[in-house]
Amino acid sequence: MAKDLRSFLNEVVEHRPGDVKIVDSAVDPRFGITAWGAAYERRGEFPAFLFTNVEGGATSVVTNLAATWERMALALGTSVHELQTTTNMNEGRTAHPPVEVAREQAPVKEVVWTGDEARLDRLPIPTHNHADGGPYLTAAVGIMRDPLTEELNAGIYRHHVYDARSMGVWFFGSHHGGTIHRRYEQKMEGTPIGLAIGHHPGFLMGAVSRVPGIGGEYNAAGAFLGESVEVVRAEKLDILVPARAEIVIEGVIRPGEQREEGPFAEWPGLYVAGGPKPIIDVVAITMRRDAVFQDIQSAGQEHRLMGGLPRIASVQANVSKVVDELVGVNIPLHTRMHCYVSIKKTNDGEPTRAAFAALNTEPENLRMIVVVDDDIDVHDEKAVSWAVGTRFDAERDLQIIPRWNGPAGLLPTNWSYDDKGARQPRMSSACIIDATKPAPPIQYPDRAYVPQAAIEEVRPESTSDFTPGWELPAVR
Ligand SMILES: Cc1cc2nc3c(=O)[nH]c(=O)nc-3n(C[C@H](O)[C@H](O)[C@H](O)COP(=O)(O)O)c2cc1C
Ligand SMILES: [Mn+2]
Repeated sequence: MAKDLRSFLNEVVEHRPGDVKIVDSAVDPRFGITAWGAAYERRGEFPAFLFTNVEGGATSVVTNLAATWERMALALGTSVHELQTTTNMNEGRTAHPPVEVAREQAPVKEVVWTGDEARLDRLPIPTHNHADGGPYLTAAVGIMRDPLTEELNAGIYRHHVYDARSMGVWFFGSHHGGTIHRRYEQKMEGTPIGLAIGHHPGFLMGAVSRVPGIGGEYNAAGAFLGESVEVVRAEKLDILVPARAEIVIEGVIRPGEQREEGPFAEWPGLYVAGGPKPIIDVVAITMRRDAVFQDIQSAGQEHRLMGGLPRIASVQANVSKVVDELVGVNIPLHTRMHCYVSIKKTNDGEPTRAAFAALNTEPENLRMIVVVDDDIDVHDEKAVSWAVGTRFDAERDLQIIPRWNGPAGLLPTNWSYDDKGARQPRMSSACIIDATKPAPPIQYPDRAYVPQAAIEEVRPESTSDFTPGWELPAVR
């Protein structure tokens, strides 16, 4: 059975019972869906939710499906440890080019809405955070054909739903989506775009991979899935869309026109990147007869994990080229702006070189690199903080790199404010915190521990509880 959203749901239920919560009470798509994610997030829990009764929507909704390392490891057929430490997420995986199937073999063609029927207000599209300008598609993989090379390209882009028939799209600076759109615009033509909603997390990871050159994401998805993605002709556009998606929305970007988009809370947890954006007119919607609309909890852990994971892999690849022994990399999911790198240090220049390699991997968003020794687990916040407390001296070990971030990123530190409160774009700085011990042969103070063999002698079951009236033993 080919992999898709529902094959993954079944896999989660089999391997991680309790990880998918069904909510069958009536839920308002305006804040009701993110409310469940936020309520559990406060308790430090990140189950996936399947909503079967979202008000006004024709389909059920799944959210938070890719919100944990454990489910992502399951999706990619690996362990959490391997997912966090492998230097290349695609390593050892063979390429599987997409295969085209007939529409009879494409579940996404079971229901077809065209003309006046193709209305976005029939779908349960969530509004996520308090000041969002409206409902947003957050898990739609946008597929476009580059008019120059004819390659099919894919990426996740945010879509502000304006009304039943139109929505916005945001292509960030250097992304191929924007390049392709500009090429159609230059000819004053509409840009065809298919939005695939609801698929296996491996498919989504393929779509957000930084594949060099335009296109290649279907192959990257095939590599993550370990099998070819089945694709099918769109109804109204000359593109191929995933046959096993839950829903596909087909649209055309209006040439030469823009509309104010946003506000929308991005992954830093902030309202950034609003402004005039291209407009998509919907031309068709197709789906499975029991389709599930997939949502990503925007500005939540799911959003940061999906964006952070491919970057962790890229930082690993780049840092391992400049140090003798890279031990671990973490971009902590609660910020996604910092990066912890642990190395087995052999000379005192390595931490700086490691930090620059990490910064250069993602100069737009990473702006603080903490380098630690190999005895520090980069996934343990307390351990990293302990290393900064005991091995870092600000005067010697802090390096500030001025004019590092361009104003194009998503960080508000890339703005300054004049005395009237007006925003001006500016360059912001980055810093390196070297929390490593001096390199050998220097003898740095030893970290204390109780010997493991002694700890193993402890038998908690042999204790009894202290009770009132208990007599202290006499001196022997
Ligand atoms: C949940 C999520 C939301 C994203 N939203 C956007 C977005 O609104 N605009 C954008 O340009 N990139 C967004 N991205 C990043 C792109 O999908 C990603 O960088 C992709 O590789 C871009 O592909 P492209 O260069 O082929 O266009 C998002 C990524 C994730 C995981
Ligand atoms: Mn691309």
